Amino acid sequence: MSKSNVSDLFMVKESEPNVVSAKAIGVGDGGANIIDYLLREGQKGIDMIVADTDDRSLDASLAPTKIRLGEKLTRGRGSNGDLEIGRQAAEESYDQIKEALKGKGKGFLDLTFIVAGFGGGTGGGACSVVARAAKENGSLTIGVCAMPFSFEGAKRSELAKKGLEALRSECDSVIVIPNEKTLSTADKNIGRDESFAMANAALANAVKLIGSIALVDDKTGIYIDFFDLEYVIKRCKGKKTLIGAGYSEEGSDSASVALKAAIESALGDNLNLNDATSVIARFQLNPSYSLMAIQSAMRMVFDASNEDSDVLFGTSIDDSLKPEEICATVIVAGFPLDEPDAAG
Ligand SMILES: Nc1nc2c(ncn2[C@@H]2O[C@H](COP(=O)(O)OP(=O)(O)OP(=O)(O)O)[C@@H](O)[C@H]2O)c(=O)[nH]1
Ligand SMILES: [Mg+2]
Repeated sequence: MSKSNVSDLFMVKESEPNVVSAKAIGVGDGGANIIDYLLREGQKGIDMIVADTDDRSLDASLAPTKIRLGEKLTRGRGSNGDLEIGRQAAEESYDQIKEALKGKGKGFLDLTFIVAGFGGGTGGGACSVVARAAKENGSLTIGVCAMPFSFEGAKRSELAKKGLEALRSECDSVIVIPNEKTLSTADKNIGRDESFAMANAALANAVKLIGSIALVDDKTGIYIDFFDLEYVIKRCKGKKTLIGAGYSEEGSDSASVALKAAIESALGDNLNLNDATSVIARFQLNPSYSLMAIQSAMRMVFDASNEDSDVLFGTSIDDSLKPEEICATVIVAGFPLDEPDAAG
């Protein structure tokens, strides 16, 4: 859609409701912790799985489905930071992984999140094998991964880069959330556990945000759905995908304020909307919210985007919000991988 056609955005689409079968698999300790975070938050509609070489992490996890990776190879003792062990362990358990990730069959659209912290051996080594299994099942695959804090040292950072590269080669899209980035808003004296918890919230939000776009079956608003997501993700394969969220409580321009904050949180200081090839914006709003205010917020995005960008937006009604209260979430995709920013 060209940027001159803002009014086209308000055309109502006619289609059957989506029936999306979504799964999230946490790989390695960090991955399992993020899945547990989502479960504790009561995330619905996404089947949760954990896979690890480490029995302790599997035993501790709340996930209903657990996969012991490379039972023969690692005997449940982890990979000790060895990417090759992580990879081989996943290959050993390949059939089990593929079975656990199987979708619901004909008529369902499949979405798989592959979630991990990179810097160890299991997440970094096994994720690409997990992504391959999901893809063989015909699923859209989205990686959501953390990069190590700087305090974890250079070795972990190197391992993380290798893991990320391997995952990118198998996934339709990978969203990178550097643990460090989540600290930029934190108190200086924050401890290690609290730092991880903050990072987990950011990673869990990425899953929730994309899940909410893919899974929402809300015909009360202007909707975007799995097909829009799939189109954008596939168009931007091999490029960088970023996400962000913003909120505003009051004012006739609260949609613009929330959307601007969401875009700034996604892009950081170094990236420009003009270099993206796709933008998806989604607003959660009160049923009485002014569509003109949404249109004006979207005009800002159209004006800042390049002519060939796909700019899509949707709304979803939330009765619990006050009349001018609004949450905006964005997925901005299509940046070259070598663009400088904090996200890997
Ligand atoms: N956000 C977040 N990151 C984590 C968490 N735990 C670990 N990480 C990150 O993930 C990286 C990899 O650590 P683990 O997940 O423990 O490693 P693993 O994948 O289990 O690999 P091995 O233990 O070496 O087999 C670390 O360097 C951390 O940066 C967590 O709970 N939350
Ligand atoms: Mg581990």
